Amino acid sequence: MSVTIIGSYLSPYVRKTLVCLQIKGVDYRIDPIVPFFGNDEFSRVSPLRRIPVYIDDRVALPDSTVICEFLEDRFPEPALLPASAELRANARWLEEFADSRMGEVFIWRLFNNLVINRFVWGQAVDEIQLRHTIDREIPSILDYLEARLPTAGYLFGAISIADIAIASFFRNASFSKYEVDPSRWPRTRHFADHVLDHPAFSSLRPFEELSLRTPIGEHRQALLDAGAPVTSETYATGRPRRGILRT
Ligand SMILES: N[C@@H](CCC(=O)N[C@@H](CS)C(=O)NCC(=O)O)C(=O)O
Repeated sequence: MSVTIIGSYLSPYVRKTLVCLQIKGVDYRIDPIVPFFGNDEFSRVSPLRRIPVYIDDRVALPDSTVICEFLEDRFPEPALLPASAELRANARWLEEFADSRMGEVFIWRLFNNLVINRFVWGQAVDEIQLRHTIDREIPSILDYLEARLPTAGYLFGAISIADIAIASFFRNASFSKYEVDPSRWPRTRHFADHVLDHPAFSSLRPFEELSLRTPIGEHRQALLDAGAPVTSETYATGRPRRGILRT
């Protein structure tokens, strides 16, 4: 089975998917397109024009949660959900909290404001929104997590989809130079560092750092040169288009 992932190494939702693939031992090739740069064919496989998209011989799935659930069904071992119905539900809720609220704040408010708006749309940073995000929105997320995360290790014993989803957003926070204050949120800081140290995350780091420092139009070639498993075909186009959903 040949698996293609469409999406940039800089996206937390792509990272979540790549980490699940790696833990499940599934080989893939990646078409490293930055959001907003998909062509017409991309709209066909991703009607919401979002990344990641997973494509194999039988399915095309345009959402990280759907992809990871599919991987769990298709390759049950090692499991990325705990055993009992209650713990599975908890894990799914924390994944949803990460994807929706952490996504809204760490991606739409912080990363897009500092990186995407500047480099894709040529807009200035919205300083008022940035202050509100740093002073109010992020602390309320960290307070919520601090009350739920373990003092050591993963949430449910072995690494799960909840650990992966939450940690993926902390990686994007660090791209925006936001570091969790360990004196105010010690569990959260320790948890993020611990999960991001897992080999499935750390093996992606060189490709993430390369993508961060390379102009968007040169990502594909730079990643190929660095040995990333890049596809031969691409769904990218040279001109960005505004997305369909706002958050
Ligand atoms: N629910 C989706 C969210 C994916 C998502 O928002 N991806 C961002 C990149 S980090 C994107 O494609 N943004 C472009 C847009 O929203 O138009 C998932 O879990 O895959």
